[in-house]
Amino acid sequence: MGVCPLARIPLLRDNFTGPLHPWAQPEVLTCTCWGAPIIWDGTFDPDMTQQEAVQNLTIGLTVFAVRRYLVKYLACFLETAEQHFMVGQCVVYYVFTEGPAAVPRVRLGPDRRLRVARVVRERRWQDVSMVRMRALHAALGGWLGRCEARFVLCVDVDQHFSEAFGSEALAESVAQLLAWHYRWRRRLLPFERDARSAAALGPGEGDFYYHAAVFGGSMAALRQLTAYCARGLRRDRTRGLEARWHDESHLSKSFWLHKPAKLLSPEFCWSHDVGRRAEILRPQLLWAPKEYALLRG
Ligand code: 2GW
Ligand code: MN
Repeated sequence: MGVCPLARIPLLRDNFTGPLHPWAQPEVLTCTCWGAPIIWDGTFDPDMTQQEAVQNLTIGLTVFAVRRYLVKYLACFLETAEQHFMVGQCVVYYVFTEGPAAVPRVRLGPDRRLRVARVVRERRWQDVSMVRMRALHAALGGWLGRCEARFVLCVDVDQHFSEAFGSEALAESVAQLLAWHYRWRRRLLPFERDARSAAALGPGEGDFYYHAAVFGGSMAALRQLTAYCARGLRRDRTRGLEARWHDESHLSKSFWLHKPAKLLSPEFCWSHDVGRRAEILRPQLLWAPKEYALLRG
């Protein structure tokens, strides 16, 4: 997906139509040291990216919804995606679940479809999240890889769309900056530091702390990414290890070795719990409140 040239101009907000916060600080990083754009609201022109994207492009969105998350989050996730996710494009939702019969029947717009894939239910909650990499990799090497989507985004289900989330988020490989950590010094980021783990990053290693709640890219890039993470997760398991943030630790390691082509600012996956931030204007996707005590039983 061609990047709109505005993305190269440090935070141009002239074409921002909403109310601009008077305390807005325009100093945000809009480009990584390896030349990948970091997409912030105001650094792209939605009309232009929309026009560029009209090539009968199909966009896939994978989401896992098993155990309590199926009834608790999936309906709201899909309903808000219908309102805000890639509106005007061809979209296929790939829902991975152990309970296909319980998938809510959400009314889909034209050119939008939903496919259901069955997965087995894991016993430990850490495994639910970690087996996603294995399941995605298997699917990408098989039925999902043969599907229609040119780009695929893989996301958590415990969130909902709140503003237009469009093709500005697409690229050969896409990583999401985690809302809590994007302002932190690099050496303080919560990477896996145990050198025995496949996810380990040494001092001076690791670019950004990426959020496993949103990552994506082409089928080929995702196949490579999920293979790397699934392999690392398996290797750790055979050694009796588990990385600090599970699959997410392996994701940051993988993106350290294979740099993402595009980064999404924390606006693309925001949590109001972080507090007010001048540079966060119109979050596209919002985390559901964490109910770990209730759901991680
Ligand atoms: C996971 C943990 C505890 C209790 C339930 C679950 C659970 C997760 C579940 O019962 N059913 C289910 O479908 N999931 C899927 O895994 C669902 O898609 C969910 O969004 C995803 C990740 O779990 P989640 O959202 O509870 O974890 P977060 O929001 O703390 O996620 C971050 O850290 C995880 C690793 O600990 C993952 O890397 C995740 O991608 C990150 O966003
Ligand atoms: Mn989540």
